[in-house]
Amino acid sequence: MLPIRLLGVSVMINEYGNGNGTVAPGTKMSRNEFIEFVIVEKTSAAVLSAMTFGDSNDATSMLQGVFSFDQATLDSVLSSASLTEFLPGTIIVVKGSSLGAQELGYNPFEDTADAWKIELVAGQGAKDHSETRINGNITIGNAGDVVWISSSNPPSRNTDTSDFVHAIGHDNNPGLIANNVAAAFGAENILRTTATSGVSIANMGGTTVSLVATSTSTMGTTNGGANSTWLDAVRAAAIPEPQRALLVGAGILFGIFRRSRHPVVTS
Ligand SMILES: [Ca+2]
Ligand SMILES: [Ca+2]
Repeated sequence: MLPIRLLGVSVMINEYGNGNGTVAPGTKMSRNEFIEFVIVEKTSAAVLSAMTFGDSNDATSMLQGVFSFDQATLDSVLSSASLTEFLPGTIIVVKGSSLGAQELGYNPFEDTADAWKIELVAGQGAKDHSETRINGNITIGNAGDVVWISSSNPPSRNTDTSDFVHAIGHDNNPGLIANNVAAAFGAENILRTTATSGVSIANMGGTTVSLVATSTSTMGTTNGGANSTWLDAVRAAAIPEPQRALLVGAGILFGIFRRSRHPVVTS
């Protein structure tokens, strides 16, 4: 397989969480499931909102739910951060309505855990696509599922994987969609397993995917191990050198200030 960068992939699926599949009214997504995307190349709100993403049926033989990002929401996130594009290393979560409110704070120039991620709630910052030729709910299946993102708006039919930008999935007995994903992105993109409620499928690798099924989900943060090492490096490279030096300098000054205000008392 070619490295993802050479394939021109701008967004990858980093993790998805399987819940109980109960869909909140008007949202077309399970209340307690999530999809975690990572931005691999600088990507604007317009480009992201021209893509579609979704899941497959449990048999991984047909596309099921089709969503798109709400451009106005993404524009407001970027505007608040004084940026025109999401930087490589950014995490975008799309989650069901029971997994907390939207989190739209985004500032990669801050040195905080949440600086690099936003969380969108189904039906708000990410919505069912208006086209109805593929018209299911996003619900992660125990037997199998494929979670995908496509440059088609939307795919032309429920077996169309031709414009997939990236996809990962799980299935002991892969159907057409899972087999097409394995052929396009590598067999490692389909984990041969079932997944009970509460299990997440997570990439523990980088651009070469290495999937695990885990009961420890990391919605909104890097997945640990090589995945964290990779995304930490991607983020460091995405921040221009002057800002990085300023960040380090500010951190040192802040540390001195804290120490002078709060001297350590020893007895
Ligand atoms: Ca599904
Ligand atoms: Ca994660």
